[in-house]
Order: sequence, then C-alpha cells, then structure tokens
Amino acid sequence: MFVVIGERINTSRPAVREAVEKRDAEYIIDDVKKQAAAGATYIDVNAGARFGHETEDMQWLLGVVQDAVDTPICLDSPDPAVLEMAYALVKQPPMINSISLEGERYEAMMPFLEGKDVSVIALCMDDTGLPQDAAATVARALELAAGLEGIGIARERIFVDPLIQPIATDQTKGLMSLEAVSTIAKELPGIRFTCGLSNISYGLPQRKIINRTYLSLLMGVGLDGAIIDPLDDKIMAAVKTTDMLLGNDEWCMTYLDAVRMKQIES
Ligand code: THG
Repeated sequence: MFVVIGERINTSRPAVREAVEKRDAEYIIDDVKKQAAAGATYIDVNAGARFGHETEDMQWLLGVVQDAVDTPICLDSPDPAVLEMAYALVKQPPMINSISLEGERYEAMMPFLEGKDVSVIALCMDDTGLPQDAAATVARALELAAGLEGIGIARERIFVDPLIQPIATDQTKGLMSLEAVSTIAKELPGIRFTCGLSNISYGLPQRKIINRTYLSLLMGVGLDGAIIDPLDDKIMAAVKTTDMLLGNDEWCMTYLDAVRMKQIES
C-alpha cells in the first residue's frame, strides 16, 4: 500500500502557525481527524518555523495530535535533539524524518537510531548540499542504506528521499530523480522511497497539476510513499489511479470503492 505521509501539520503553513501560537488545540484536532479519515498512513509533524520554539511546539503538537487520532507520527525536524525528545513522546513506532549524510546530523542520528523500532527517511543530502545528478543521488542512497542497515534498521523501513529539485531552472531535474529512484530500486531490492513533491513545480504556475503528474511518474519507477496533503482529492485520486495501473489494486477494488464514495471523478 502506498504510504501517505500527511503534510499539513507544519508551522510553515500560516494557519497552523497561528493555531500553535494560540495553543488552539481544536484547530489541530479537526485537521488531523480529517487527514486520518482521508487515508493518511502517517501524520507528519513539523514545528520548525517558529524560531526558538521548536521543542515546546513539537511537544504540544504531539500531545494534541496523539489524543485526536491513532495514526502513527512522522517526526519532521532537521535537529537530532528535537527528534530524540519527540521520540520519547510518541505512542507508536514513528517514522523519523530525517537522517542525511551531513556530517553533524549523521554522527548524532546514528547512535540514536541504533536498535530503535522506527522507520527512517534518508535524505540524499551531504555537506556539499543537494545532489547534482542521478549518480550522486544513487551513491548517497547506497551509503545511507549501508549505514542504517549496519545498525539494524531493516531495509523495508528505510525510505530514501531523492530530494526533488525545480524543473523551471533546469529541465533535466525531472528525469534526474526518476533515474535515481529506478536505479536505487534495482541496487537495493526492498528499499522504500518517499519525497516531498512541491519543489518540482517551484517557480511555475498551476503547481498542483505538475506535482501530481510527477508523482505518477515517480510511482512508475518505484516510489511507494510521499509527503502530500491527504485532503487534496485530486492528488489522492492520482495515487489510487496510478496504484491500480501499476497492478497494485486487485480487481481494481480500491479504485472502484473510491469512485463509489465520489473521491475520484474524471
Ligand atoms: N522531504 C522530507 N520531508 C519534508 C520535505 C521533503 N518535510 C517538509 C516538506 N518537504 C514537506 N511538507 C510540506 C508541508 C506543507 C507544504 C509543502 C510541503 C505546503 N505547501 C504549499 C505552499 O508551500 O504554499 C501550500 C499547499 C497548501 O496548503 O495549499 O503547505 O521534501 N523528507
């Protein structure tokens, strides 16, 4: 089953930021109940946008979200100390978002992750920044997977994030991640993938059609999860339709159920 990581609880979104500032639990509860009902596999929680408040905002959000729904949490922070604090507060095995090859982050994350009952997002980022071609993305994914498998994280629980980059400034960036995902899937059978999509459409109009079309292309080469808005009916329809077309929906049952519930329309 495609892994839908619901992206909405992120303080970079103005409405969430305001709710967190006011400690408006009702707003958050209502939002995550809708995400869970719409089929989120995980609820991503990112409290990074209020500078100096990440730890206390993350603590508060985790309390509110976990009182409202039983959906597992995707803990989203670049700061290993925040992830470690947050890990102690989750009631179910979380997804850890994320580790990368950036030196300090890698060194702090590895001992923390060792022996933990978690899934992990492995960002193909290092101290030189974003990968510049598919070969670099592949090399970084292999290094991250070897490290994580070496500390006992099962391959099926490693979600490689190839780091999608804007097509507007470089027309090769769409193919770059498609090629990377396809190669990594062959090199590491059983590895998983996820990504945030919105970077692909940065700088272009009508971004959502670009995001969901690219999502289908990525699914075609093996993407099996994404950080998306589960309340966006059109992207959820694209996920279900693509999953069916790729042979992952026996008798088209999930597709047909979604049509019957008016979640998918031409
Ligand atoms: N990879 C990983 N984690 C990530 C990202 C990634 N976490 C953060 C981010 N990228 C994914 N999360 C979001 C959350 C909200 C929005 C986008 C990505 C968002 N986007 C529109 C905007 O920017 O204006 C608004 C959409 C809307 O609400 O209508 O809000 O790449 N591992």
